[in-house]
Amino acid sequence: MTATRFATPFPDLDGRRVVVIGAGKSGRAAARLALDRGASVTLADRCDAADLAEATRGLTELGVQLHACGHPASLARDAHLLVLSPGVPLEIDVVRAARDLGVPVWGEVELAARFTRGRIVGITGSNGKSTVTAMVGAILRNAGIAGGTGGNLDTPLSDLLDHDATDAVHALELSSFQLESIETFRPFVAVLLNLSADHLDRHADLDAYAAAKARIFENQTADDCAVLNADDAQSSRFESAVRSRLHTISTRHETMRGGFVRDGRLILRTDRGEERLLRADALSLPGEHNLSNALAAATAARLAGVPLDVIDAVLSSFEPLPHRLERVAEFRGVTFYNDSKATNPAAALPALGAFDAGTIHLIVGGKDKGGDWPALVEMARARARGVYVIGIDPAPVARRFSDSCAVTTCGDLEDAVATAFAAAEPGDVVLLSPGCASFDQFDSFEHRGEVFRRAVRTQGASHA
Ligand code: UMA
Ligand code: ADP
Repeated sequence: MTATRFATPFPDLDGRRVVVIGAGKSGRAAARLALDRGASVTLADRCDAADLAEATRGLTELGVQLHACGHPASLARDAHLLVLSPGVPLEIDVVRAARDLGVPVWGEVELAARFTRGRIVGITGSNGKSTVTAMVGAILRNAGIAGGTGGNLDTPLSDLLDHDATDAVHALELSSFQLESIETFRPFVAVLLNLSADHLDRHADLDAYAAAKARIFENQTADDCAVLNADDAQSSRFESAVRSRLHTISTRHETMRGGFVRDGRLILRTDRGEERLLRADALSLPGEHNLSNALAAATAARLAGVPLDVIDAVLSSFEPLPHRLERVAEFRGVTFYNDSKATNPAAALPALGAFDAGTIHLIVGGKDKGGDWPALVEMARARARGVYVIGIDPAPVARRFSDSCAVTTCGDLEDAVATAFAAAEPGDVVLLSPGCASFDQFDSFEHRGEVFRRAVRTQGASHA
């Protein structure tokens, strides 16, 4: 078969054979999109048919062919287009076969973006993506701008197209997995929040991971805008790769163009000149990392044309997303915070900075993905009263802290909450900010956060 060529944007899928790999949220959304555009669609997944039946029933009823128990290289043979779910690595046989045959290989984001009429604010980074995406989405909504909020944050772009129009602006969280499989994807505002080691089980090393993230800028032109975090050395090094109008944010110093803080107030410096936003102490979310997130969201939203008063109103009332430094309850003067989404040490670091030194009882541990543990241990030494370690194998994480902190090995999260509460005094904080993935003991970070909330309620009831 000769190599397929597709128009950009709005490729003609009518009558084309599209193979989608992975029948999760993204794959199902991509299959629906391709089907709606007249393609004949095969949806392949490594799971068996019984496991896939319920989630894919609606699609198979519409004519999607389900290929269960794997995605062999032979699937590429008759395909005009191969679409990948983000969780599917690029090194598998069917991807190699497609490339050898000249069959285009697009990630779900690439596919959906080619059919998007509106503009996209793309947000990536190692930590803070969901928070900033939700902030930008809320600001756009409050400004009356049409569009959706999603991407790696819950709703794939393919499913946001119902809210699409030429004047729409979509707020899109982008993971390294999604950016790895783009080709023409071009956000008109691209934000890179920070970079620290994560997902090294999929990417060869930190450089490969960072390079995937930096692809967010790849197709931008001088008509577009980039937002980089000047306080983060790892992401600043991509300044030279930016061909669009560069804006930088900093919580520490003034920047030439972008967002910063002066005399306790957020300031934006764009091509419109200098503009004053709300005061930092009026932001609803605590911590320097959230100040940085707010600067990024405000800069991006302003570049999308949102009035300042709308940005102020949203940033002063924005509720934290669940499991991100979420206040759960207060009993006996002790406050409990759920930061279960802190799945790497760099994400747990700012939580420790958000509370008074000497008041924090930190619950850490789980499936250790590596990362900058020395920085977290040093922060815990300076600020935590106690460290409580959970996980199926808590000993290695406990050893990281044992020279610097008072460590209790708990294993069980319920046990850690009870032990920390017993040790805490009025005014103290019990903080779940594990620095590890949850999969050794829980289904997901959400499940871990829910178990924490339940354990907190149990403690509250027993001390009522
Ligand atoms: N599968 C295969 N072969 C493979 C790998 C997976 O067949 O080699 C199948 C699995 O059996 C499963 C399906 O693919 O049925 C899962 O696909 P997926 O892993 O891409 O997951 P989705 O349900 O499509 O969800 C994806 C994102 N998941 C990942 O990137 C791993 C979701 O991000 C995202 O919210 C969703 O699309 C909508 O855009 C989740 C995530 O953990 C929350 N992201 C990572 C993170 O935030 O750190 C990057
Ligand atoms: P992501 O979508 O990138 O995982 P989230 O907004 O869900 O980001 O936050 C994940 C974790 O990272 C939470 O524990 C949160 O407190 C922490 N976090 C949020 N913003 C930042 C930031 N700018 N720098 C470091 N950590 C952050």
